[in-house]
Amino acid sequence: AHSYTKYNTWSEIESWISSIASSNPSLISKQVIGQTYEGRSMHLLKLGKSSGSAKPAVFIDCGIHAREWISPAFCQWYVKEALEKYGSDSEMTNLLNTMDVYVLPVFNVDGYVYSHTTDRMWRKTRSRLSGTSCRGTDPNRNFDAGWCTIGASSNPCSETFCGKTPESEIEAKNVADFIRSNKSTIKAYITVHSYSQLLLFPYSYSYGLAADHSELMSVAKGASSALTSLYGTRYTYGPGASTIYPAAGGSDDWAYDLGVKYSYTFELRDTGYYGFLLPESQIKPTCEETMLAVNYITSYVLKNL
Ligand code: 0X9
Ligand code: ZN
Ligand code: ZN
Repeated sequence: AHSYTKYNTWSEIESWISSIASSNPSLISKQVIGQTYEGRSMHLLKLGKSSGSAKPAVFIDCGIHAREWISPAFCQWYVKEALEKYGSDSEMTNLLNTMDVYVLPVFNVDGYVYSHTTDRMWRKTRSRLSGTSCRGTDPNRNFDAGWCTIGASSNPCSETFCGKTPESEIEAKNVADFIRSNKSTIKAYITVHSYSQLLLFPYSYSYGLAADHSELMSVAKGASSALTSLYGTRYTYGPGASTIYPAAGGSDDWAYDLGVKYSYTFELRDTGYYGFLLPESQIKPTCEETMLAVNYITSYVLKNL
């Protein structure tokens, strides 16, 4: 059965998506943005009070990398908290009255399933390529942002294989198509990974500073200190290239260059003791502290619309 404090399987998450959307029709709607390589549906939730006109929006995705199980757990937690807090907490109420929040609970569904059934440490998609028996592309090297120029590999057997072409992965194309189609309303892009306790922003494909560097840095600083305030968890923040490593083809850099100014990558707990195998007992504290950082960013965006 589904639980917010467990690592749910894809089938549990898929049932949860249906039931949460049908139980809260005035605050949530769902849509399918496309199918995965293996034919699974990519479900997207839209949270927000419907108003007559188009609302500015935030886009949050989880589970780009299959083995980072805390990430989809966070997206589920976010939806739960948004529903719980709407109407009682003024920050969440204002957010959902003024903006829409799109939540993609699992981006790399095929990889997520494979990490449950066959290989717990799987990272990539599950697509096939002729001429090799190695499967999968790194979806966070497959976006059209300095594609395959640095920190990515053209070897299909590599964990950071950039793919045959930008957006060769149907999952990356589906997300990119959705964001391009809603480019005029999407004001912030937040992508959730693990692990390392970092809050990153563009650029990762270059050491050059983003045009909005100072503002992105100050929002990251505020978000990190909000996160730390709950349990003392320390986060490092800064541009991807200099804070973690240079790596091209990421969704954050791509969204930023498309014009989504507030583009952030979270690397959740921990710093390596458990790594990707973060115990389920840490789901709740990790999600609670991360909520504070995400709420800080969305509140900042709302204030600066
Ligand atoms: O390498 C990645 O894709 C991310 N780290 S992870 O350990 N979750 O794989 C960091 C992504 C930072 N952003 C870009 N490289 N664009
Ligand atoms: Zn279960
Ligand atoms: Zn990742």
